[in-house]
Amino acid sequence: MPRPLPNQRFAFARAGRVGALALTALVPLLLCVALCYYESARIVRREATIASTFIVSQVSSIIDEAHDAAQQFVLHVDDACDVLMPNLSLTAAVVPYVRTIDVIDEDHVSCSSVRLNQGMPWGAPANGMPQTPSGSWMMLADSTPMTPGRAALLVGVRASDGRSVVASVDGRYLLDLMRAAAPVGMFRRVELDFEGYPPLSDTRDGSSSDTSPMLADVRKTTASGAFDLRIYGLRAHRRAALLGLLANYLPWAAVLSALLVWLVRRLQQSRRSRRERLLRGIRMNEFYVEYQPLYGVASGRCEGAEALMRWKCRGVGIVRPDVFIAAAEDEEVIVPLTQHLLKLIARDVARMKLKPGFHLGINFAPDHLSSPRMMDDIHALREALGPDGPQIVVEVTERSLIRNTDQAQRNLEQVRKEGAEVAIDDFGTGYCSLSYLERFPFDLLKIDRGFVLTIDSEERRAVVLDSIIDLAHSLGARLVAEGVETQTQYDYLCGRGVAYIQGFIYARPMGVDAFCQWYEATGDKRFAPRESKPRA
Ligand code: G
Ligand code: G
Ligand code: MN
Repeated sequence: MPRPLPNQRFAFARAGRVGALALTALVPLLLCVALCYYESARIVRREATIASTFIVSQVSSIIDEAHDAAQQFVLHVDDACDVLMPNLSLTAAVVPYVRTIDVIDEDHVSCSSVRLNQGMPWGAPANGMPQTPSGSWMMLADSTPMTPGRAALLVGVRASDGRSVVASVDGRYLLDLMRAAAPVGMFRRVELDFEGYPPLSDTRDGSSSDTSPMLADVRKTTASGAFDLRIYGLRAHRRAALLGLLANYLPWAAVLSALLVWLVRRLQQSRRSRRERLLRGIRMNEFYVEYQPLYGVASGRCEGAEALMRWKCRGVGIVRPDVFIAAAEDEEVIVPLTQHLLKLIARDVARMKLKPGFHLGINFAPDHLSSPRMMDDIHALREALGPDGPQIVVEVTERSLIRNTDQAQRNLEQVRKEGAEVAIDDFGTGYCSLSYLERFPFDLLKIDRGFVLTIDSEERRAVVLDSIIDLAHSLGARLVAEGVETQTQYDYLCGRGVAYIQGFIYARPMGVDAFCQWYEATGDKRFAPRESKPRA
């Protein structure tokens, strides 16, 4: 896949930054809404559970009282009604919730707590009711002979000879209880269901559709049978609970979200400002070049130099090159920075009076090497240097070859075709894959200072260094030894056919003025190695 161009990459990066900010802002808000939504459902369900628990326990104790009241008369159904009735009346008056107590014989009232009811037809035969094993039963009637036009709960107990004692509870009590425990604004419908009968239901909002969720469904078994209580939710109440929670918590989530956005933004800015500092450094001309001479072992004189970039950042001071070059690579400004460096080099070289064939090493970063613009930049440099300019040596690290692209290979081939040279820098410090040595064309290998340091004064063989030297010879490449500081190292390397020595033992990197002076005075002189002196 082709790598996107830098301005395209910049647009991606910008979109990425905006996206990250949007995400940072949204996550706490969405999380808060989701939690409030979940919490409002929980609250509504809890309300329904509390209401249903209360209603069920009250209804079941009403049933038990009615059952106990009826039970008292089971053994007295044979008594004459004149004798029985005052007792029935008294009990019906005293027991809470119970309206009447009647003795039913087959299908008529044989004796009632209410004088008017004596002998009334009772509808269905009471002994046909579905009964519990103990002979108790209950039924919900929407109207009774005793309380016409009004729902009633009848709780009966079987007595001898097909007779029953029935206590009736006014449905109003039950409805009032449901209404009190489950207030109108909270639930849409409360339903008390006695098996086999249409439920006693308290619907509060006829307008809303019947899709309200069931919040509670409790079944209770009593001595007289079982019943169910169901509570259906009211959407408006759920919405109100949600809005209440949001009003409480959303402002905090918004504060958190603002705080996070601020933090992320600061992080982005500090990264951005690193990029801007580099670009400003270019504009303000804060970069300059130092040149470190290379000693040619065969000719015995200076045969080249490596251009090394330096940065004196305003307000910060000298920034180490490994630091700002890594930053420039991260921030994708290494290409403009190197283009700037090439201009500085062209300006400096014009003052240098270099001998023909002088090698000028210039470091190119991986991004630049795999960019199609590299050749244009090199052409521009050569044009600026003129026909008698120095021999350009493109220094690339192993790192940039490993990561490499076809474009890098094409660039290197083109560089050599046009008469410049290619050096592999910091050789031996990269990955241990040597396959790229065959694939990529190069002229020079620069042995990293780390290997030069393995030479010790006892003249023992530096094994890895030796094999690198052998490898370079067999590939037909010339060798540059970097970081040579001692005479021992110098002698060892010269003795093994290293072509160039770069290091403090010969010369340190110098600014353009110092280099011009040095080159005029020393460049042509045969070099007599002494241990490197500390920097003046
Ligand atoms: O000499 P000095 O300590 O500055 O070198 C530090 C590192 O910075 C070396 O690895 C060198 O290759 C790298 N470096 C110096 N100048 C440049 C440059 O212009 N471009 C790139 N890509 N690297 C450079
Ligand atoms: O691009 P390259 O990694 O080749 O850069 C060479 C680096 O090595 C520069 O940072 C330069 O200052 C440094 N250097 C050059 N000669 C010596 C030396 O003799 N000793 C030490 N310690 N560093 C050196
Ligand atoms: Mn280098």
